[in-house]
Amino acid sequence: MKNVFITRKIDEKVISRLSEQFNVDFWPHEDQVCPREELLKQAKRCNALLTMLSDQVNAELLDQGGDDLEIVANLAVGYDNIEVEEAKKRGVMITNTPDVLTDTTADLAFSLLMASARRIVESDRYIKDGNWKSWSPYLLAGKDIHHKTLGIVGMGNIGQAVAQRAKGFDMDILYHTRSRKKEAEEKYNAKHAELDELLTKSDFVLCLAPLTEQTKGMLGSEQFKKMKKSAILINAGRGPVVDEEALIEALKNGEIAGAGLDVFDKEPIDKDHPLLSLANVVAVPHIGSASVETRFAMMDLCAENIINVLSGKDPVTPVK
Ligand code: 8YV
Repeated sequence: MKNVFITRKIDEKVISRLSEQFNVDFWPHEDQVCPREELLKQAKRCNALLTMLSDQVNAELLDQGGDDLEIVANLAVGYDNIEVEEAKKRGVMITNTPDVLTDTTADLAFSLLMASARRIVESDRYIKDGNWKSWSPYLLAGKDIHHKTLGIVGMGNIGQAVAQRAKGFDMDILYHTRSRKKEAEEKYNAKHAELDELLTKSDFVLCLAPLTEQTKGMLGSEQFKKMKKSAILINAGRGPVVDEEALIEALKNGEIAGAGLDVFDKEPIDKDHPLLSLANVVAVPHIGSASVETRFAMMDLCAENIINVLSGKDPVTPVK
């Protein structure tokens, strides 16, 4: 029997599905990343690894795998934790989990936008702290969402699913991405814009760009200065695409009005991090795809990819 290692305890149905055909082992602690030494040890004895974003799949790990390691199935659509070229050189298949998480992640991105614009978290704290003594006209007044301009940086599947939601709010949509998306232009009346134009015109800037050498730090102090003072930045892609130091400055100096963040430079973010002390920041712990239904679908897709590859078939969602 071939060996499979999963770096976290995942849904038992998915473990059972894999166990019908393979010896399956997993790191049993749900709240603790699998230690590096354990992962290296498992890579040496396994034919398949089911990994999370927090696992670094690099040359060192792939070398441990030797000729036996056939597939690394990453439980995420992003794969910036994986050195894909190194895997290719060694003939190791890499798979990810696109599509199944598109709507769930778009829901969260739009929720962050709404929570930031309408000050939902501040309002919750206000009422629970017993501060609601009387009505006043501007009490916790936020910003309208409807009929405003949303600028989407990174218009892949998730960006387009957010555009669909934004259309229901009669928003004008600008987008900036490497290649034009004609279909989105037709469906959501989205207009392609250079980054500077998008930043200048948008009331909400949503960052969904993947993390690459080119996108690292692409939203920094120069870019925040171009944004409207009333604008809100939402980041539901990857933390390092936004220069966090510059974001803190922009939020403190009133260069932008607020931020809704699902992702951070270093995750988990420290509770004393200066970003978290700002009232105009809504922060959630990288939960974009975290609905029970979607996480199951992602796990099951990883299992399917592993079953296919270990039985000599093509995976459903290879990283090319
Ligand atoms: C991850 C994500 O799935 O899919 C991605 O790229 O960022 C999330 O949906 C999550 O962090 C688990 O690894």
